[in-house]
Amino acid sequence: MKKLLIANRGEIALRILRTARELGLKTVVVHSEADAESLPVLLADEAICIGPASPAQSYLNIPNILSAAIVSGADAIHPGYGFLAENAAFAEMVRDHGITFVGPTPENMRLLGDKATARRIAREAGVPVVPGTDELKSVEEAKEAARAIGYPVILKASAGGGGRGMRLVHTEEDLERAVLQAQEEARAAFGNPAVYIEKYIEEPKHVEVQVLGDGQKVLHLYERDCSIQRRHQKLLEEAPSLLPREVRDGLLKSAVRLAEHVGYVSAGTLEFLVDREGNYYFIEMNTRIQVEHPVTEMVTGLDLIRLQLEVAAGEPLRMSQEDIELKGHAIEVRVNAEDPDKDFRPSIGQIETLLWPGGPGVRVDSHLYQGYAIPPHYDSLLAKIIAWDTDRERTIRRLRRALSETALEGKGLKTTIPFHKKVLDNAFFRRGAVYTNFVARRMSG
Ligand code: MV4
Repeated sequence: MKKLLIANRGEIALRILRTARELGLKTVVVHSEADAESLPVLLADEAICIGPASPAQSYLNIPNILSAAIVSGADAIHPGYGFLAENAAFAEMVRDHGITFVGPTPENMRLLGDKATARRIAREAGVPVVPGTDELKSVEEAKEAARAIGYPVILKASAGGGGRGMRLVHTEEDLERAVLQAQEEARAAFGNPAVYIEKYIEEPKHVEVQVLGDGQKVLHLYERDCSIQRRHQKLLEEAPSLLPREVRDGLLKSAVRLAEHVGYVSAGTLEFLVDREGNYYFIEMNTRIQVEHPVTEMVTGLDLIRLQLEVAAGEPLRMSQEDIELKGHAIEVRVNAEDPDKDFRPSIGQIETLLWPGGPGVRVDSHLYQGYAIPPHYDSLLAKIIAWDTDRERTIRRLRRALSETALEGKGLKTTIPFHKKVLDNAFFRRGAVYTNFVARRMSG
């Protein structure tokens, strides 16, 4: 691998660029007209404009991205996260053009991208899933299943994921209409009306396992707790989770078993719910590198993008599971251009004052610079501030100190930093009483 094309923008484009340069790769960054002055564009060896600001005409524009790769002579493409990262057709076209796709195989994506199929494969692999059904064939089947598992139940779209296409149902009277509406919504949103049912797990912890495969073997890089989220947008993530040792061990073993079962290649994340009794259930798999991968890097000392590039270059994973040590505790906060006092509605502005924190065990992943104008066309993530220390208590204190010295201001610009300060000060958070209802229950009002 000599020249890597980065088919993404913002902080993840910069993150990939940094590791690629350390490996001596030439870097090509594709960008929209709106990102012409972005930091990744300024730092890359080559930059190719692939279209106007709108994602459909740029970062989702497969012909233009492939053309940029061919014109620049790139022999590999890293998709980052979001956009085309989990698009099997794109991964296949890249491979068909003799270019290396840095990520899982199209087969991995097709199998695990469908949530009902992923559930079935998990069951086959002996991995615990939430009591529920495969894709529903009739409302009658839904009624029988819901009676068997008990209300409340949750309807999920097979082609959904990340909380999209989910619908909670409390009684049988509501079920028929809910199934028909969920199928309609899924058809409209994903072009696939298939839905399935699961028992609704009340107030779970949301814990995900990082895995890495080379097609022969799969290693886990421990787990992350991402329960602090709002409307399925993660806001704060930490590693390791606060689960008892035996629950964590079960979860990690299950994740490796499922990823091995499908011959998984590259980095991936298996999402689980853990109920109050410590039962864990696989719910879905993300076939991409994730926003929150830095907390895993901080507690393992590994560079996940480098490992992805090495696997993509055909190098077998030399590490054994025993080589991967978990050390200390890491917490990441997502700094979004959103106003927490106005229901997290998007905020834009030009960066006038920018002072990032530093000191031992503090990391900032951000593409911002003084004078940068935040484009309104993309997601609101401005930066991730991550702290590591030898235990959770110390990490909370260090991250809180880091946020207190952070200055990020601009005309009219609001960010989620004040919200994160409150979370880190919150007694329930400090005690680890963190469940998916934390924001609604502990941070509202
Ligand atoms: C669930 C659940 C409870 N019971 N499934 C699926 C997508 C993922 N991002 C969140 N998902 C959930 N699936 C069952 N059977 C709870 C969640 C969930 C959640 C649901 C509603 C509102 C916020 C949530 C935050 C984390 C997890």
